[in-house]
Amino acid sequence: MKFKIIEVPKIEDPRGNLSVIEKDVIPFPIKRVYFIYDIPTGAERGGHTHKHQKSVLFAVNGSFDVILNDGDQSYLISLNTPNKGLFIPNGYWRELKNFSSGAVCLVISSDEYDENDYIRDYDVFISELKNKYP
Ligand code: T46
Repeated sequence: MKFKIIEVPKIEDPRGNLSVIEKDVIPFPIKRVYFIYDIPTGAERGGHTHKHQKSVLFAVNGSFDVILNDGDQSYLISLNTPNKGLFIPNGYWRELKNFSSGAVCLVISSDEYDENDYIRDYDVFISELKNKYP
């Protein structure tokens, strides 16, 4: 499975725009939603892969870059549009950087939080787990 951009509807209105994330546009049953905010200038997040968990990331305010690595190649995806999210299957190493001022990262997740699902050592990801959790 490959990462991809998921666009959700934008209902435009002179009072402001409204976007809705309905379960059918997310390619897995939703188990958890969390968000990252008040991110200091220069901070970087991520630096891990998930064995099983899938996620969709939205920049609901501001912008940031996501660097994905499948063990062979790196991909840089800039998120800067509130209604366009990034679907990340399990097995991709991810790093989040270049957060703009006021950026908010909303994450839709396929699983509850479980630290055992994380691989936070890049060498372990490359040497042992590449292609194991496609
Ligand atoms: C991801 C990016 C975008 C919890 O207790 N519950 C949770 O649901 C989460 C996500 C984290 N935590 C704890 C675990 C750590 O003690 O919060 C602390 C920070 O977590 P972490 O260092 O994993 O945060 P990020 O921003 O590097 O990564 C998180 C997600 O873990 C990750 O899956 O894709 O946000």
